[in-house]
Amino acid sequence: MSEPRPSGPRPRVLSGIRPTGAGFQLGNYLGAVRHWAAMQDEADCFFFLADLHALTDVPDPAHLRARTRESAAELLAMGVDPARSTVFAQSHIREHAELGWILGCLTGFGEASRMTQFKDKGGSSSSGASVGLFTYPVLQAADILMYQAASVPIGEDQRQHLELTRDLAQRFNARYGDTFAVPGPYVGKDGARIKDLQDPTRKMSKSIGGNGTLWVLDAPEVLTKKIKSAVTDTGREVRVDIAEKAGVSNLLTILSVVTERPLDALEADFAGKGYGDLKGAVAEAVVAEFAPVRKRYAELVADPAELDRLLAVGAGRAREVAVATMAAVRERVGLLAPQP
Ligand code: AQP
Repeated sequence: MSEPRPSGPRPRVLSGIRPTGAGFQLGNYLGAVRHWAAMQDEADCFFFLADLHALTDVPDPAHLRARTRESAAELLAMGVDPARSTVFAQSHIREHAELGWILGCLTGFGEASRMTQFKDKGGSSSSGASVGLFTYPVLQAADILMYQAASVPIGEDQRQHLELTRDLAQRFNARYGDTFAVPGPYVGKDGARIKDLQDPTRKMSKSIGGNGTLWVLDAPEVLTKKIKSAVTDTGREVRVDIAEKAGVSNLLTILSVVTERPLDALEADFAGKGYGDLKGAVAEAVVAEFAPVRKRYAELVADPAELDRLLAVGAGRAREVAVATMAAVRERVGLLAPQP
């Protein structure tokens, strides 16, 4: 049997993002999508809109459908290039759910119970959380293993899920024969965690929204207003101090990542200056970063048929790999092949 392994010199990298909330926020961009855009020449990238994962939030159906298409436009506007990368909607590849089931049968209940993100999202056996939220990491393992990815760009919060993915790949390979590549983490340039501007002790998140969240598509004046009203502290010094100056540290982190200037150089720039100066500089940098994204998004979203076509092209490429993987998986676990 031929192995569904990637070919060509570029390592395969896979990552997904949930089309939840009102759009993508600054953290999604700086923590994920900007890196995706940068790695497209060095890696064979598969990027998907995790609409099946979005269902764990039980979103409004019309909103989810619209957000999935708009999310594709946002990814493209942020620099993901469907000519160089495979961009698709997770639900367009039915094999994800099928592999999720098969891997679920190899996952221990106790093992799944130890996933801290489930607990962080309020999940427990008595909380009314869904089975979908509980088995989310197993579906995530299926997403990754399906494409034989060599590495996966992940944040610190996802490290445990990648460990589960690696364990499941090794378990499957040991039981049924070598089938899956065992993926490693993709180590990006920085793993900056962007915090909410109104509560800088928690991460900026699509599901939180409000004045603490900077949407990629916010108008320049809205971005500026939110940044100018960011929570700081009663001191005056512009320096990084996560414990005492979480708000100022977050603003400095944003400025550092957007302008690609190290934090100590920024601290030197702001010596003798105040929080107003810092906020002004952050607003200017973020507005400049997002202005071309906003413009490109408006062009892309005006042509939904073209977005659907691009997602269909991406799904076509993804399906080729997924079908090959699942043919091997079905045969190895002992499912009787259907007759044509
Ligand atoms: N605040 C953040 N700082 C850095 N990176 C972040 N990411 C999200 N928030 C930050 C990264 O974005 C990618 C996609 O995330 P996702 O949408 O699949 O789920 P998430 O991590 O749960 O993102 P949100 O915005 O917080 O969504 P909701 O509110 O719907 O749960 C991931 O690579 C993540 O690390």
